[in-house]
Amino acid sequence: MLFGKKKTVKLKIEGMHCNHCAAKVEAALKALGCKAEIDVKLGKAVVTCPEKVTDAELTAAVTAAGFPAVVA
Ligand SMILES: [Cu+2]
Repeated sequence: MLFGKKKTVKLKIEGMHCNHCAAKVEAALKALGCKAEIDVKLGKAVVTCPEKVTDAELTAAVTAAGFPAVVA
């Protein structure tokens, strides 16, 4: 299942101020097996992750890291 289907999800993320914040968000997403391109200024991220990861899991993980997130 390592190479299962991927999906792309856009997130809107509040509270990011610098690259350190982005790194925390990235780490939270990486723990779910996702890759993220994060735009700190715009408060957005484009996340590529396994299809089995639900949108709710994504937003919950980022929110738990301290940055309230919703699917954009
Ligand atoms: Cu920061």
